[in-house]
Amino acid sequence: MRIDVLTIFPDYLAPLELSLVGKARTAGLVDLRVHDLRDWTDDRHRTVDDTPFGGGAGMVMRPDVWGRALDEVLTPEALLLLPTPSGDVFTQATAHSWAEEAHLVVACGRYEGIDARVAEHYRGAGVRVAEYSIGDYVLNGGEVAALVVVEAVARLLPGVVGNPASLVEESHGEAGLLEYPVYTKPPAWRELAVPEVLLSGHHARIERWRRDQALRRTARRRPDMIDALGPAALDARDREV
Ligand code: 6GU
Repeated sequence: MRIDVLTIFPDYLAPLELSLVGKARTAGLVDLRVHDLRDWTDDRHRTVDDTPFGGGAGMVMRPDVWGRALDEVLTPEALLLLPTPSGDVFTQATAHSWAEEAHLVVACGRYEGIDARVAEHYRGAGVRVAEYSIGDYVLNGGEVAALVVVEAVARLLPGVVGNPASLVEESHGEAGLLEYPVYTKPPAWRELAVPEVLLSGHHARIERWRRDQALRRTARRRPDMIDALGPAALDARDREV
């Protein structure tokens, strides 16, 4: 997969050289390129923003600069991603869908956002455009939201996560439940013991305990996820929990 990120702060994306995503890049599993939007400015001050028509606080990113940049970076198969707090919420389902793409282009806005004609123009030109938010809070720009998407998508690409089994039993995975709590050595730490059942070697009991924990945790923390479960998701035993 190819991913291009356009930003006025390329250094913000430096963490993508580390850890799993960094290794995936080195291994050639993802072709990730970070660009400085100011490379497409045409004035001495490398200006990317201006005051909003209609008035109001803050600055808006100019469509001409973005247009030159995107004309150069977009390919016919690209999905153009625009991080914005007013977008559709990015979820694990979105990550799975975007992991199927050949080319993602993430255009990071700053200030009060990008002139709305940019999204309109590229949609009109037949480019698929997705405006997305990573949650109900406000960030200063799209860079962190780009990091979130690159990491969430890259780890779903074939070969990026060493053991693909670790992709299946996950919070926000197929079960529609949060993950159960996990423990490792030592079996006793401070005043706390690892739950007895996990040391029992009884796989059926362990599986049942984990499912109970996942159900309880989800019901407490994310009742909306319980409501969203399909009618077949819970059996009679689950309903006792
Ligand atoms: Cl994608 N951008 C900004 N600036 N703030 C956000 C966001 C995105 N998602 C949540 N808050």
